Amino acid sequence: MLTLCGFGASNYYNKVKLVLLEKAIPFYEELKWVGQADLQASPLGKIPYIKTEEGVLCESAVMVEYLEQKYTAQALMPKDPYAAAKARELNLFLDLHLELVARNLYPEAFFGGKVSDAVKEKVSEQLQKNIAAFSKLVTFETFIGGPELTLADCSAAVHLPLITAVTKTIYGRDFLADLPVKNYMKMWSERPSMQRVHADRKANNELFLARMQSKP
Ligand SMILES: N[C@@H](CCC(=O)N[C@@H](CS)C(=O)NCC(=O)O)C(=O)O
Repeated sequence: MLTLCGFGASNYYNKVKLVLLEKAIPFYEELKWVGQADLQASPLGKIPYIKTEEGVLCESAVMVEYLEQKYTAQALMPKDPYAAAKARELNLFLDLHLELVARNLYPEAFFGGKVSDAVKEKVSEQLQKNIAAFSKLVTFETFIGGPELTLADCSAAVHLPLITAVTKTIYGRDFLADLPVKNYMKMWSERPSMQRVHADRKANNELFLARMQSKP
């Protein structure tokens, strides 16, 4: 059986977990904090990674594509190559142009650190530009790219709330306010996959905070 390694407060961990749950793939979870990753599996030490019967895999985008190809029931990618490419396009925007940019603000938004004004200014510019571009690619009817749930939704569901939280905290304004993210997340909150991810994240967050406080 597959093992998902990482921790439930991580958005990338939860992206893969949503895919596993939506596709009804049985899996174990192994708690690994940052700094505890098996470097054979994840040479950059990043969370998550998975252990499969065939070997280990890191990078969430790669893991979810593997799961989609290996477990064909409950498809999360369109069969049509162009439609599948459009879903991948959204996935890439979410990981690379939104989350990775907003990540520069996490030290101050979530971890009690400080981010310089120069970084805040640069990130604000980049995020506004990237969100405007992203807005041209999404439909939110019913899902992020159209009527079918795809892998891109499993990224959107974990990344968009973070972008909202971080921009509200750092800039006092939700940079995603013009998009129907609230309704979209309400739709997600009714899915059993998200209900499990949400409950597990809450429990893991407490451990995460306790761990942070116990560190000097
Ligand atoms: N591109 C990676 C990003 C994963 C990532 O950044 N994970 C964070 C936890 S949410 C992490 O491991 N950070 C520690 C580090 O980058 O050293 C993926 O998609 O899996």
